[in-house]
Amino acid sequence: MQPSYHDFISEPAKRMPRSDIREILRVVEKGNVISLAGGLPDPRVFPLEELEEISREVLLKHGDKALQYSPTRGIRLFREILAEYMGKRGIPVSDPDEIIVTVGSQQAIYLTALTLLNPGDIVVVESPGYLAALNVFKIVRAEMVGIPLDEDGMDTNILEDKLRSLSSQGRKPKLLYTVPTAQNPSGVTMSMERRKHLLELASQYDFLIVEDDPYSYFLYEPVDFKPLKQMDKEGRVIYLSTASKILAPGLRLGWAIGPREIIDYMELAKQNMDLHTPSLSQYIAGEAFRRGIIDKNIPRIVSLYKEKRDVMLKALEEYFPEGSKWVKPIGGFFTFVYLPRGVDTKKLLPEAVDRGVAYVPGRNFFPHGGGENTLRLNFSFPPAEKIEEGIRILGKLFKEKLA
Ligand code: PMP
Ligand code: G9A
Repeated sequence: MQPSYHDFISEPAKRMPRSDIREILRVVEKGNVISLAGGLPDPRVFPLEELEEISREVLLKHGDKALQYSPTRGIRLFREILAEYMGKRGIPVSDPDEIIVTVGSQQAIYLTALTLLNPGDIVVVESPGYLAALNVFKIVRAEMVGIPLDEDGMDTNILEDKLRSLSSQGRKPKLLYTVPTAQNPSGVTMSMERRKHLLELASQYDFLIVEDDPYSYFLYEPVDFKPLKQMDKEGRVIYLSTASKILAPGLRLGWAIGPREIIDYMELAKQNMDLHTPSLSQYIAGEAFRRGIIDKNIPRIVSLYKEKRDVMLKALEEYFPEGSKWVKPIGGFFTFVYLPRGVDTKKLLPEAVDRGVAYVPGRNFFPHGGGENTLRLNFSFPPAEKIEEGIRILGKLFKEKLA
């Protein structure tokens, strides 16, 4: 008799939230669909020739180490290179032991949550916020409090009101998760004034901040901002970043920078999860940082994505239903659209895919539900002409449904 497998699955496994980003990726990989869904870099920005040369050299000169097991916290040499690079970007690192190297920044999010959150602890998130982080907070059974965004990022006045009302019930958040620069999904950037306000609130109400920063390396407009980590006087910010957008996501390399004591616990969690981040990726990326390949690549990334962003914004103006709203993202991979009420983007996704276009329904990004009429659109991956075509097809579909 074949066992009934479902009965063997653990309760935590059954509770695992599904990521629409990853599920849609599977669908679009199969067919001939224009994907405005997953946040994939344009493969044209991968520095292939340089990586080929580096990989060969790494294997020849350091093969004994690059193919060997390595420390859980990350290879010391790579963490030294990262510390220097981060320092140049205004992220202070006084000791490479303040860094842990992770399998993408996704793992850094997970390790932070595992290390800091008990079931029922309050975590403040952006609404809309990064879907895969919200899912992690669900897994650890934290209580999410979503704070709305406007064009200046998370509204810290609303946050202050919320903190005050929680405090009157004898409660406070333990953690706040934000993507302050070129946010995923909405493309907005937190103003300097709000950054200062946020840090003051963290001090006053005694919580920690996770600053997730994959996108600040390549901005399409001049923006006045400093990383929260740089402005942090009390050691409240854990800073996360990644090589995924500036080098290549297939290397699966991210890192967290934070107080040693917290990083120690993250290391312990990682020991039990996967022993360490692939050594080969760390050697290759380390050389790419050291030789300036990433810095050289950034202007190319900016010009390519800026052009595509502009194509998308123009197409949205031209084809989307009247009454739709979106932001002009100053960085990142996405724009987020609010359609007029009456369109359910989740229900319409199969029809959109049948017509040849995929997107991510916006409701996934709202921690407390809502957002049925919203969608996230990626412009980094598709070729410019496909962006135009995709937006035209979607605009027609939404207009038909609203008629
Ligand atoms: N955080 C944010 C805000 C992201 O947009 C992404 C990628 N879409 C990640 C984390 C995860 O990236 P990775 O695991 O490839 O570093
Ligand atoms: O492929 C992924 O899951 C990374 C992309 C994230 C995103 O689309 O936000």
